[in-house]
Amino acid sequence: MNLKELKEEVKQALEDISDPKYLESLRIKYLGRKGEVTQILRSLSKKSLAERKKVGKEANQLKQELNHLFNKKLEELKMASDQQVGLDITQPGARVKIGHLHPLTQVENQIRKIFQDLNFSVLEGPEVESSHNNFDALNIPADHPARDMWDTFWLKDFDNLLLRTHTSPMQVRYMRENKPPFQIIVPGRVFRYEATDASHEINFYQFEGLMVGDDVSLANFKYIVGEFFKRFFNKEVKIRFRPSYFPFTEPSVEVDIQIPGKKDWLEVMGAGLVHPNVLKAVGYNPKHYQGFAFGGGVDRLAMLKYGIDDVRLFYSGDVRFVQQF
Ligand code: YSA
Repeated sequence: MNLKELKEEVKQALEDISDPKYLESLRIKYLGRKGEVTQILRSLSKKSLAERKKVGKEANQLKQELNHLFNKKLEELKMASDQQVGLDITQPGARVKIGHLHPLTQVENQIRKIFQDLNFSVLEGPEVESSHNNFDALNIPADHPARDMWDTFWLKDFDNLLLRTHTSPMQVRYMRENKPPFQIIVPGRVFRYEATDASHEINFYQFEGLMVGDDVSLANFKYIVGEFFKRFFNKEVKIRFRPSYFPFTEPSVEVDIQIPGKKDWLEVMGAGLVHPNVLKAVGYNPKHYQGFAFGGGVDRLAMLKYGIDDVRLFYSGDVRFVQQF
């Protein structure tokens, strides 16, 4: 092969190259110690003086030219790869992160499902309530000391409007519009003007239950609540009623549960038979109808279920926390 042909061959090879690794091996092939151009220059010693002069000059020129071409190509390849930084289309795609439901929503959904399976209807009510529905119609008149049980956020500039302190006002709203028999639950957000600690937030979630009919008793409640906790924790849970006081129930109880393997009893909801004054306030005849009502804390159940020791974590907005559920 003469020098001209060699030059054409190298030019062609350079044109086809896109990877700097191959560029280097090509350089070695032609310009390396045993490369083709180097061989030609070495072989000159065996040639005549006239030939040596002629071919030697041309071969040295070619060597310089090729060096230049290789350097130029290397620059081009570098520039092309810089432009592509971060755009390697052969990489597998980055996984798209999708969110999931907040643990409190998950627990609330589970509560809804269990009660629906027990033939309860699920309803929601407004977070801004009248003091009538939140207190008066629930047998808690304005001067009644029991109002202290619910520290209240009142709405500025609106007489008698407040952020509901419990889901119980939905008992009043529902009973005013519907006739027994029925059974409902009302999950929802409630607000209290309280100091926060590991088990108290200023806003949290409750679920209210109400079942009214001709002869609904605490025995019915005992069955429903037992079924609920068994299904919620997926195991047999011990339940105990402790005498208590709520203005809107008579008798009133606190419901405590004991989870298998745990020693402590935990208070999880308030309940009782609907007070005759509440039935009267919504236009029912207490001699014809009776029922039970209860109110539980969604947050507290979620804490028990997942072993969380501070209710404030639910509202911290810390994704490291919520991602665990
Ligand atoms: C009682 C009788 C009925 O016939 C119907 C409902 C009730 C419950 C009543 N309305 C009530 O609000 N009772 S309560 O003040 O004791 O709250 C009920 C549940 O809400 C508690 O058992 C607890 O689980 C939760 N809770 C109360 N204050 C809380 C809280 N959870 C988080 N933070 C707070 N600050």
